[in-house]
Amino acid sequence: MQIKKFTAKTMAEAMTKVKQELGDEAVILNSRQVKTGWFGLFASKQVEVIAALEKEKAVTKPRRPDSVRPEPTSAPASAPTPSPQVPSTPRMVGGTAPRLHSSLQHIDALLSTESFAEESWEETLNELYYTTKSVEVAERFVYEQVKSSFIDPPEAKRYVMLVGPTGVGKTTTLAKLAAHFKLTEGKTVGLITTDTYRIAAIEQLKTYAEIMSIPVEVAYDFHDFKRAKQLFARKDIVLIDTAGRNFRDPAYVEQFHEHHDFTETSLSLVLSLTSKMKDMDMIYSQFESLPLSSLIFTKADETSDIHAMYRMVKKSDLPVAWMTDGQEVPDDLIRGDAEALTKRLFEKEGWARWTKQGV
Ligand SMILES: Nc1nc2c(ncn2[C@@H]2O[C@H](COP(=O)(O)OP(=O)(O)OP(=O)(O)O)[C@@H](O)[C@H]2O)c(=O)[nH]1
Ligand SMILES: [Mg+2]
Repeated sequence: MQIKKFTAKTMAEAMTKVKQELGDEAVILNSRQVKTGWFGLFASKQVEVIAALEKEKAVTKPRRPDSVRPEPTSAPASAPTPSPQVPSTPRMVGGTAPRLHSSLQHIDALLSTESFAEESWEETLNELYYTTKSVEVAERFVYEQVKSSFIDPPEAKRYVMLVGPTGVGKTTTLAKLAAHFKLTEGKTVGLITTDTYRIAAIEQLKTYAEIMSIPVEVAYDFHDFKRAKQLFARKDIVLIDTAGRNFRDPAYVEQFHEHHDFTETSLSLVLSLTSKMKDMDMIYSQFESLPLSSLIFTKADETSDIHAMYRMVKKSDLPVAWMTDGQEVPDDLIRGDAEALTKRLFEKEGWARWTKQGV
């Protein structure tokens, strides 16, 4: 990635410069107002823009002499001194030590986690840091990268069906959704459960439904399922609870396809953030052949490490419809828009946690 700093009198002028030098594909990483002049004399406001371009797309190969180049071997004099409390968890690449400038150790620590193993942002981050001398700009870059991987979830379709392994929180989340659609969105809601393995599972859903005065139908077979759908023909939204084990059986899934049109269904895979990464991968592979439209992450409150969510989103290319962070129905439910999820990820992991502890 090629990164350059542009200064101009106005934003429009700066953008023209960016366009001329880097072309239409350039991405603006940061912009701010700066003052020039000495001690207020002849001071004028200028706009400073940091723009970047993927290397292979660069339109002007030889850099102008005034462009800022990284000095890989020596740190700039104005670079902030690293905190002594910075945890030393440098990622080892082929046995070598940290790849990021010492002021960016907290970012290095985050990137060292399994969820970010696929990313190779080091060169860009170092270049960005040498260009701007700003830790904040580097942090912003990571924030924006994460945010851009979250797609805002589409509107729920008429049928919302939750699938996923046992105990991840499907029924609890469905009850939260029922409350959300009824109370917040003012929709009419019906509930169908196809999880008939345990009496307790049916009772659990019925209890929630009763509290919220929402009708619930139990479907023991596809005939019941069809009947339940007919009963709810006038409802705005129909929420369907399932048993994880059914959806691992290809014959059952095939039968389900025969009896239900998935094009009018928001089918969400529910994953618990408390699961190990390997298990999450395995669960995903068991469900990925279904026409999934989104992911739902539960139990964000039970772990300090929610960035597994980032990796699963990258892996699946699916939006996150919802995230849940507690057992309270209907409160502990967060809509999965990109800004909310990214904020949450960084609040929780927080740069504070990764490094600036005690600074
Ligand atoms: N801490 C926490 N617990 C949750 C959350 N969501 C669900 N739970 C709890 O997880 C447990 C299992 O939830 P269920 O909703 O029964 O899970 P399920 O996927 O329907 O389980 P099965 O029907 O057995 O497959 C319950 O004790 C819930 O209260 C959450 O966001 N945070
Ligand atoms: Mg359940």
